[in-house]
Amino acid sequence: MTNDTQTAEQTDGFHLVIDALKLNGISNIYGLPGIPITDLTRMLQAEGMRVISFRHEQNAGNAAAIAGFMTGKPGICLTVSAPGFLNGLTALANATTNCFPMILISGSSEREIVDLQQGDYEEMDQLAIAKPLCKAAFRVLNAEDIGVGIARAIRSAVSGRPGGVYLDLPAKLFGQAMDAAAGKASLIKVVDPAPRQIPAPDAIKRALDLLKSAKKPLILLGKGAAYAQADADIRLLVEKSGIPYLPMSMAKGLLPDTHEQSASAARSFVLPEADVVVLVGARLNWLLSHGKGKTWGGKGHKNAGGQKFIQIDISPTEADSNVAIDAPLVGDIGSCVAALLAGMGSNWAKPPAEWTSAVTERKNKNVAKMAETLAKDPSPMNYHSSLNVVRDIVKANPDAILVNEGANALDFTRSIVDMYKPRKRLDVGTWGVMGIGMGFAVAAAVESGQPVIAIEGDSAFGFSGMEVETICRYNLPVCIVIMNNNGVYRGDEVNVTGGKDPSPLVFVKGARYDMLMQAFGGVGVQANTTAELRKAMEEAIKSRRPTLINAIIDEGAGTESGRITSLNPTSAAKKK
Ligand code: OXT
Ligand code: ADP
Ligand code: MG
Repeated sequence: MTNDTQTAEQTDGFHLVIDALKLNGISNIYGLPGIPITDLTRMLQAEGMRVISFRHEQNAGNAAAIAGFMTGKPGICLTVSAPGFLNGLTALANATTNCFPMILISGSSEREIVDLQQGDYEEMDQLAIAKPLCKAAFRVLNAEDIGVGIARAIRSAVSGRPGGVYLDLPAKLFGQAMDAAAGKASLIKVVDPAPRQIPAPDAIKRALDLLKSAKKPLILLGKGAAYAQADADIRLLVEKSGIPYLPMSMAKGLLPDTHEQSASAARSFVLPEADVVVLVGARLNWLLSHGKGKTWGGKGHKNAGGQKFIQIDISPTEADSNVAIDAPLVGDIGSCVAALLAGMGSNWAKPPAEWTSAVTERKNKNVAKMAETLAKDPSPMNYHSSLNVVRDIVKANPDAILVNEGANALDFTRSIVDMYKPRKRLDVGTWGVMGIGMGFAVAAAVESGQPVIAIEGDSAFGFSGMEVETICRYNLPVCIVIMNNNGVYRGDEVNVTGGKDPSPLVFVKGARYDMLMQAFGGVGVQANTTAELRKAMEEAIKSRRPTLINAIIDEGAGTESGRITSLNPTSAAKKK
């Protein structure tokens, strides 16, 4: 092993990393250059890979994570050492939390100096810091181990429950030379990186027996179901069983939201009423009120705590995490759903009509109420009137990908904008994290080639807004709509002390986010009316030019924390 100049028969760490990634079908890298990976980014590009270079690593990390969700292959984020690594870490932790496969590859400083804490350039024990925040973490010290390191990272990210993986590549590794033939032989093409996990026949029987006994069954589709890419069988399960289904946010579109069995518009009715709930790639976490309490009936409700659960999940320890799971079904969703379908046979009895018609009745009532609100066109615009436009645009462009973050801007979009195809809605996920917007939008455009519509709260946009330059630089078909209500949740809050500082929740009034896009050569439009918004969105989709629409929303239209106001701790002082 030497650092000698490369000869014809030699290769080096740089090229082995590139060759190992290419061998495993990875073609897009999301990152930000600098010591010690600057040359790596150049060489990756020279070797035919697409390198998307961001303005902040958190956004590159979010891009990699959502690329992983969309494709089922690990998304790669490449960063420099210590601060760049730390900037990428939030995205890595978020990917792990959301079960998105990604690999954060960070260059790092010299081990000998870091371990003796002698003050190297960007010194940090990155491996130790990453470990608790991801599914697996590896460091490669020798060029001949690069193949193994990358294979382990890929397998860890996508097998079983997907998640984030950290791969530490110290600066010295890149320049290490070795015999080219031996180098090639050391690389591993990962065979069957996400093996199917077939459910046990007795578990299938238990689940079907329980389902057969149900009078008010409900299917709950989560983002695991979207990730599994078993779209046709999931649809068949819903339709063959005749059971009403409720999609979690990122499972919207797995079946079109307009499907007659969708119970989205009757959510608060079906959760407490259901007697057997089939969870398909959805955890009973806070988003489902942990499977208990008022959302599920609670004290006093005739069905209080009466639900029985069938849970399909690849992670065996997910069952019983919040409430008892009566029929756990451990395996990959594709295999589990296929086995359920086979077990249901050809004459499966549909649920009692009293149940399905009660759901439909409740749903129709809510849909009609919503239609009334959507028909109004107030000035200034509110969430409903502006999102009614977005709803039409998405309906006309069902292949477009919708990215969504904010509080009111998130919650209203989720319930107003119907999705028609799987994996088209990408949002704040399990953590409700702000800052995913532009990273997700970039990756969505790069991975799919389809137009992207990003519906952003003005606060949410601020977390990743500088990436509009990236969107312009790569000329991506992204249309950003800022729901500009001048603040976090609302723009009308005042400093109660009467002091000169503004309330912590408000921004500069009348901010021209559209001009930010213009600064980089994109299209920036201010929309005061629904007609202006519609025209600007239609033009953006048609032209595929980077566009930012500053939609002016009534600054008093939102509520604190959107639909999750109840999660705010209330101070004793405020209560008095
Ligand atoms: O059944 P009922 O009657 O209840 O009605 C329901 C449905 O039946 C009905 N519905 C329909 N009706 C008719 N037709 C149709 N098609 C239909 N579909 C549904 O509508 C209602 C609601 O349905 P839904 O949504 O399904 O049901 P519900 O009860 O809301 O579901 C519960 C939940 C929990 C599943 C759901 O609410 C949910 O998914 N919530 C996610 C919430 C979330 O994640 N929020 C984001 C975090 S908020 C906060 O943390 C923010 N911060 C702090 C911060 C964060 N997050 N991150 C970081 C890094 N730093 C700080 C900040 C700073 S948000 C935020 C910025 C906010 O300001 P912005 O300017 O960005 O945004 P604005 O608020 O717009 O100003
Ligand atoms: P949501 O937020 O939409 O409710 P969650 O992120 O809570 O969804 O749940 C996703 C679940 O899906 C996780 O428990 C994860 O283990 C599971 N999962 C992910 N991919 C698969 C798969 N291919 N097969 C089975 N389960 C999966
Ligand atoms: Mg706002």
